[in-house]
Amino acid sequence: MSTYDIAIRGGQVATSFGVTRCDIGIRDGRIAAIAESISDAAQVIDAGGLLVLPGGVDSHCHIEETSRGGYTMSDGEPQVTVNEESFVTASASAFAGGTTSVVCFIPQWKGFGVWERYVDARKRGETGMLDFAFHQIISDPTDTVLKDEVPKLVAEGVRSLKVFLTYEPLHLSDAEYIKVLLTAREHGCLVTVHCENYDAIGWRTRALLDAGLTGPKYHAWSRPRVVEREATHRAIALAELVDQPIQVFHVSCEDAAEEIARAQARGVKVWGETCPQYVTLTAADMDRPGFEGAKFMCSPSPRDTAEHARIWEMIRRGTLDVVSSDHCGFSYEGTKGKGSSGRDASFEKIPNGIPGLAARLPIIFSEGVSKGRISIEKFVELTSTNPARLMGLYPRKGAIQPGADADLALWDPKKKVTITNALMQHAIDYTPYEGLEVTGWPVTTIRRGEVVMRDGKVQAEPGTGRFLPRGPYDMVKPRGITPEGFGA
Ligand code: DUC
Ligand code: ZN
Ligand code: ZN
Repeated sequence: MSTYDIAIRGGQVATSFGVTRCDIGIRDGRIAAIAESISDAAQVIDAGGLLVLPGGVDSHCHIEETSRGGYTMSDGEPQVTVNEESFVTASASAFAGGTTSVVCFIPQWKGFGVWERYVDARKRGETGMLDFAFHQIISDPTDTVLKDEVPKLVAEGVRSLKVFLTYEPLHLSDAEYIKVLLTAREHGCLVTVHCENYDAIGWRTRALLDAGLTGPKYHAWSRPRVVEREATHRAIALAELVDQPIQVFHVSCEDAAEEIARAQARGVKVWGETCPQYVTLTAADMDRPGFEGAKFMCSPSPRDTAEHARIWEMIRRGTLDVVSSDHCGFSYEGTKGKGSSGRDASFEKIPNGIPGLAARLPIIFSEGVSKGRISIEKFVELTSTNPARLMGLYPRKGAIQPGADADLALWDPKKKVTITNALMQHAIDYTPYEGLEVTGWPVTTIRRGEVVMRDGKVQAEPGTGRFLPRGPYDMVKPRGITPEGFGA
């Protein structure tokens, strides 16, 4: 009988603190040893010429969410799932791109509680292959939800509450947001925030429509940088007032990132996330002929190439320390997706969101490491270690060390690939990154010691994904500092 189930031999093992040539021994789904040489294993995987990375942790993915309104700004008809992506298809896509765990969302339908949605989301998650944790969306912060249901969710291991400061029918008023912050503080949760100003976008949207400016490109005009900056400032200020740690989701521009940097300099516990779309896509993509622009529509809106450089700078400075996908795909064809209100629908009726689970790591590696913008260590930190830390999943996830789950991506740093939709292996019929050339690609993905993707072929059994309960953790403890020393 061998000491290890698997030995990964001869690779360059890359973590957030260095790159070293060594072997990894895996036993019972976990990393059992790291040494110069490990040979006593039932199976040997040759990683010569490859980087061995911790499996990607994508802490912002919309998968199989059920909705009564969708992501358009107008009230929609009740519907079951928001799009075609299931936990099975999303798992395949994640493994194809080197990601092994996600934090996705439990919806809340306005007028309803959250417990039933949790039970349903948990069942859905368990049909897939990916390991998963949850953020609970709060769109209707009633006393029953905050006082009775949230404590039950926390006991189950759901440790983050997600709020939207815009979007019909999800957005919260400032008073409601403060109630959520206080609840999170009481129960040791992180609050994650979509920062855009609801009333400002509503006003701009009506003005654009009145002027007959309705095509997809006007989505970007309806929500310029200032609406993101204002909401980011407000989200942070109110979190500071309450002394509650928050993560600002999908930062698209320097203006918003500067608000985070200023607060971090004051010692406020605020973290900033960005996404691959904010270093690759631009608002001009939404100006493609006909309805094509809808394929690039997400919120906040992609900006311009000068902004990409500023986002990289904010990443290098550490202001933005997590890169997630905000995977939220809607097919281009068919009745459920981008064209669900017709090909001539005005921009505010087109579902927001783009798919990105599989593309996230290759894009950030290629644009970041291969182009010399960031180190390999920084890449690992942004895409695996930091999201695991901030979500309370570290060191079970996001680490290569004895005791950690054996989640690994064997990465060919020289492999050149042109992104196509088929390579993404999701249920969505397009990728906004079609034709993008990247250098660096995952050749093998291992989840808890099992090879789940080899040379693009996903080989995992549906139903093997595990829920990741999150216990209390230090990063989200309040600082104990409130304005004038008064805290509620
Ligand atoms: N923006 C979000 O905030 N969520 C889903 C998709 C999107 O574009
Ligand atoms: Zn959002
Ligand atoms: Zn999102």
